[in-house]
Amino acid sequence: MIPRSVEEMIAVGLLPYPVESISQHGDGLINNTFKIITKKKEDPNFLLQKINNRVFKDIDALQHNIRLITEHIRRKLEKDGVKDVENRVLIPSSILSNGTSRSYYWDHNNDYWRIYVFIEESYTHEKFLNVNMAESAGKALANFHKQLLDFNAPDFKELLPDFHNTPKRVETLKKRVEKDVAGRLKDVRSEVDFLLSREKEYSKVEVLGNRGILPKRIIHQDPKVNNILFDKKGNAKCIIDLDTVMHGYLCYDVGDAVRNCTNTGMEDDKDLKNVSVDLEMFKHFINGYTNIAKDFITWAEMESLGFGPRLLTYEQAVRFLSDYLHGDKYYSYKTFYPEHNLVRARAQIKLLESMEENYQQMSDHIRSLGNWQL
Ligand code: GN1
Ligand code: MG
Repeated sequence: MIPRSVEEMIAVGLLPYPVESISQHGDGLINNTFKIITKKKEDPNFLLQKINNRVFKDIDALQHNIRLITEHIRRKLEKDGVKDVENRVLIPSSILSNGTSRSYYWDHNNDYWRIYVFIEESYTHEKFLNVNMAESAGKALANFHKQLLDFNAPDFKELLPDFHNTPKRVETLKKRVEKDVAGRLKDVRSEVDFLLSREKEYSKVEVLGNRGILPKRIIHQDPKVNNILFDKKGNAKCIIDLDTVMHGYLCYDVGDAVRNCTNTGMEDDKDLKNVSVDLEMFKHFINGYTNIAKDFITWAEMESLGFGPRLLTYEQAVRFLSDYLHGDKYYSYKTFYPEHNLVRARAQIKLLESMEENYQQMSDHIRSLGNWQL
C-alpha cells in the first residue's frame, strides 16, 4: 500500500513532471522506498525514499556524506574513461516544485524524504541466481573498496559509530537480557546461551583491529544482495544504499555480503532446513572479490575474509535477538508479526552453524587463491 503522505506529496506536485504510477520498491529493513514512473518517456523515473530518522538522526550530514561518496566515485569513473557512469544521483530539493532550500532532502510534516534518479535497466534480487552473479557482485564490492581507497573528505561524518563493533553489540544483548523489557526472555534462553558462549571467539577481529593488524578503510557496511544493482544479464552495475558507508574492516563487508547473498534460505526463513551457506556461491563471490582486491588487500586482511562471514552472521543474530528482547524497536518498520525478529535470529544462528561446519573449506579456498603465506 502506498502511504497517504506519498500521494499527498505527489499530488501537490513534488516532482516537476507528470506522474504515471507509484509502487513500493525493494525490501530494505530500514528505509521505505517507492518507485515513481513518470508519464513521458523522455522524463526520468525516480526513487522516493523515506529516511528512517530514528536510525539516522542527522539528516543533513547523512545526505552530505552520500553526495561526497557518489561524487568521489563518479570522478574516479570519469577519470578512468567510463561512459554512462552508473551511480546514484540525488535530486536537490531546490529543483522540486516548492523547493527553495539547497538541501538534498525534503521535509514533509517532520518526515524526511529524498529522491534519486532511477537507474534504468537495473534490477535488484534477494539472492544470487547463478555463480556468474556471485562473481560479478564480488568484483563490484572490491571495485567499490578500491574506488574509496583515497577517499578523504574532512567533512565526512561517521554517523553510526561502532556499527559493526561486535563486542559492543554483545554488551547490548546482555543489557536487553538483564532488563527483559518485553517479557520475552523465557522463550529465548537457549538462543541467548548459544550466542553468549561464543562471545570471546567473535571478539577476535576487534582485537586484531585495535592492534593495528587490520587496517580501517572506507567500506559499505551493508552490502546485502538487494543493495547491489544488476543488469538484465546478472552483471553487477553498482552498489547502492550508501547510508552506512564508514570506516571499517574489509572482512565486515565481505562477511556481510556472504552472510546475506550465499544463504540457501531467506533471512527470515521459518524452515531452518532451508538455511545453510552455499559454498559454490561463496567461492565464486570470493573469486570475483579477490580478482580485483589483490591489488590492495594485505595478507592479514586476506586471512580475515574467511572469518568475516561467521562474524557478521553472529553479529546479525545478536542484533535480531537484542531487538526481539527490546520489543522490536530497531527493526520496527519491517517487523510484520510478533516473532519476526526471533525467526530472523534463529535463521542467522542456523546459518552460523553451517558456516562454522564449513569454515575449513571456506578458509582453504581463500588460501588457495594466492601465495598468502608470505
Ligand atoms: C538493514 O536497510 P537494509 O535492509 O539495507 C540494516 C543492516 C542489516 C540488515 C539486515 C542501517 O539493512 O545493518 O544487516 O538490515 N541497516 C541498518 O537485513 O541498520
Ligand atoms: Mg537496502
